[in-house]
Amino acid sequence: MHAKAPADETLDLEHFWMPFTDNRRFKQAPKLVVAAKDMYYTTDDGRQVLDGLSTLWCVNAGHCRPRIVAAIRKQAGVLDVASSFSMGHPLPFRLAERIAAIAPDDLNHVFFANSGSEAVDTALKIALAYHRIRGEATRFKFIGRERGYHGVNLAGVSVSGVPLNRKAFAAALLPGVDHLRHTQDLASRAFVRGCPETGAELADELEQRIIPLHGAENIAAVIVEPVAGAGGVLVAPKGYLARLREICTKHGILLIFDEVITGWGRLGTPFAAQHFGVTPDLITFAKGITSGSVPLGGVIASDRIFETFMASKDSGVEFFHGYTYSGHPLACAAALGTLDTYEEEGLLTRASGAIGKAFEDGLHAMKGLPNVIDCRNLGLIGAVELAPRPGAPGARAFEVFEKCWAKGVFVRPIGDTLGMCPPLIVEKKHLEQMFGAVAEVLKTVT
Ligand code: PXG
Repeated sequence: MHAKAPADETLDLEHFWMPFTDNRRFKQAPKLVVAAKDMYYTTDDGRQVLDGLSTLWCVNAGHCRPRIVAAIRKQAGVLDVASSFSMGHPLPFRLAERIAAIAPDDLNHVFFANSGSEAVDTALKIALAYHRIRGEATRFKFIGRERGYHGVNLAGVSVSGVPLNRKAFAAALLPGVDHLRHTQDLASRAFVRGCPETGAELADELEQRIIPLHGAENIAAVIVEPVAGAGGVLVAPKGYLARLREICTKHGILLIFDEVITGWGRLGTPFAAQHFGVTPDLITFAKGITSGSVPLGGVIASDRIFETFMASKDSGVEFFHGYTYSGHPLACAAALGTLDTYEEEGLLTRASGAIGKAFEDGLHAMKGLPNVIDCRNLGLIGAVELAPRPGAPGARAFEVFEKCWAKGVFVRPIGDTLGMCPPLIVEKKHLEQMFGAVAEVLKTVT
């Protein structure tokens, strides 16, 4: 039934139900990779494909890096698994100490999960429990943002603002959630390099509409991505996050930065919080912590939040939450190997230098190509937005994605936006290859 059979004819594609994929379409023309090194995938038919999206915004150190591979190999033969429920092993302690040293200000306490989705649900539960311990149990509402993406678990989808991700599950989403407006405005802010100068006032909606409507005493937390990723790469306007911080502090609302994509050097600082000079109460992370090599996510909490739990007058377990694999040895070993790589190669700040500028220049050179209606970027994350084909939203960008793949470059279609987010080891020649392929393809796609 396959229009293009996999190179390995023994491979049966029927039984793996692929995530976020048009399964029927994929199986007609499968795109399979069998190996990867540094910036490139090798496909099953032996071609090299440049990984222009760090796979799914996660391979920040590049693929199969020696320190990471060695750390995983070594750990697998020494301590394969251990629980962190009322027993422990050294690795998550070591890793949490390293993360606390990299994280901003007083964000010093790390709760481990296995993915970004679990990190988000963990952060939301920390917020609820924190207020309850402090005697403010009425604070149960969450505020997300339109076009926000916070993973796929039910709480995360509830605060997310991507309509298609919510549609089938509407009946089961959390009550008591509202959303800020998103920050995109093509009429006034198209083709802006870096952070838009205008738009900070959009944060005032929190104080002008949302707090009066719901009551500050009922709101637990606001959760936003400093740069929205899967919602189409929307960069926070200058001053916007600082304004959110100010309003949250004034009203006793916790501020959560979902840094699953922006964490680990994507913007040229370890976390976006440092780039923007705004410290949230909780940071969620995943992806880049292991350069994608082993699933790992988590939440970094402030001293104030952690100490509130530790000072709880109820004795015993302070937080009834955790995963079988919270602090899994293999994931922690991979993360430690990744942090070593970041440190040795200066990767957590590399995007703030010449390569970030070259990325910005290359991306904005797409202006003027057919159907391009916006280019936006910060650090080593960017997007080119295309006008949708009348009556066929997403079709144009999907065609660009397929044609780029055929030319040996992977960029991701998000609706009619093409996301680009190369590994932080990217060199100018890779940028030239990536933007060159996208530009060539754009000239052929009507
Ligand atoms: N928060 C943010 C900000 C994310 O980008 C998650 C949470 C969830 O992480 P996990 O590890 O549970 O997938 C993400 C994940 C896309 C795409 O279409 C984006 C993500 C995942 C898969 C696809 O661009 N982001």
